[in-house]
Amino acid sequence: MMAKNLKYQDVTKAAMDTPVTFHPPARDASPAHAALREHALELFALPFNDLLLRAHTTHREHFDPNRVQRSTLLSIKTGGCPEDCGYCPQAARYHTGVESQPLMPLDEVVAAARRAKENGATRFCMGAAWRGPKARDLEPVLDMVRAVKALELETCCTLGMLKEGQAEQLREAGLDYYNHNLDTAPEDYANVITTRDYQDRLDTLERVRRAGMHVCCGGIVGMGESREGRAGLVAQLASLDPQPESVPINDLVQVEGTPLAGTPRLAWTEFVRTIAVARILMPRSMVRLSAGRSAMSEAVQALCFFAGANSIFYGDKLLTTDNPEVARDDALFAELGIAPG
Ligand code: SAM
Ligand code: DTB
Ligand code: SF4
Repeated sequence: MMAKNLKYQDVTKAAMDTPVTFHPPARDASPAHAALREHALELFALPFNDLLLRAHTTHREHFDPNRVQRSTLLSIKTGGCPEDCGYCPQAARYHTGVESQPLMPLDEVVAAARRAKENGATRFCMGAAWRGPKARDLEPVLDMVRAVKALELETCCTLGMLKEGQAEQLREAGLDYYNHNLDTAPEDYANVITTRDYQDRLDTLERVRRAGMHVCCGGIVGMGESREGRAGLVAQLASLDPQPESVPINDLVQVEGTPLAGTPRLAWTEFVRTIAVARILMPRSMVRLSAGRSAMSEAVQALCFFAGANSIFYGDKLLTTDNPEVARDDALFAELGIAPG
């Protein structure tokens, strides 16, 4: 048992002194540097409290721990996607009940962005169920980016793989962030997606960087991967150079009809550990507690904020699935004394 008069600083020191070797982020993007991966795995293996204290201490060094940034998502082109991502309700080949819809008209997008801003979101993220945008798809999306930017919101798009020149067009229209996830560790990737490979993803991320946009890049856990797989994903994200400004960590939302529906649920402790390891290895990135919050207790979400998550998706819907209601999130933030970031 802990001595009664042990000070917080002493406890911090004890946990920080746990013999885990530090390895700086690897310079090569793929595959993640073996030492970084090893380090991630050592962090995962720490006693839960030691890991959380370490993550929280890192978090406090770089961020106000009582602020959480809010982004709102909108699906601007839903369903009918030709890809085979095993988790995704929008892939045309799976029978999930999500119907294919055409690109949303500009006025509807602007109205949704206005509502998001009124609710308190600072970033508006537009998602499309495409393998990647064709030239004729991109023009109307550029108009959307210009219009959302004019509302003084940060802009984000997730449209799939980008071809040469497309990232520059988006940047010129005023896009601040491009979301493109690595999704898994390299070795797990082919178990989940076969219609494009890991290198395709890294290539798109490189194009986004070269165009001068901020990178939003994360992944999904709870897809049946091992702890090594989770460590490999976080290490791979941390080995991107520079590290992504924004790192969404998604807990798989299981949708009936997708190949991954029925996967045993990830223990909540492993989810919190993933957030904590991401915070430690990417100390200056915004770590987003992303999909999966509807199935998560508020206590677990609070632990994620302690472990270093400082961003959420805010709004009653993600792309096609449910997210906690705005009023519920507002009540949780009030309870925790968390202010908008
Ligand atoms: N089609 C584009 C692409 O794949 O890059 C953009 C949209 S896609 C829906 C964006 C990301 O959402 C995926 O990379 C994946 O990480 C996440 N996602 C999709 N379905 C999910 C699910 N059922 N649970 C958790 N995350 C999911
Ligand atoms: C991200 O990492 N998660 C968001 C966003 N980026 C685009 C998407 C989550 C989608 C969850 C399933 C759905 O609602 O369709
Ligand atoms: Fe298509 Fe994106 Fe879903 Fe994959 S994740 S099936 S690319 S919408």
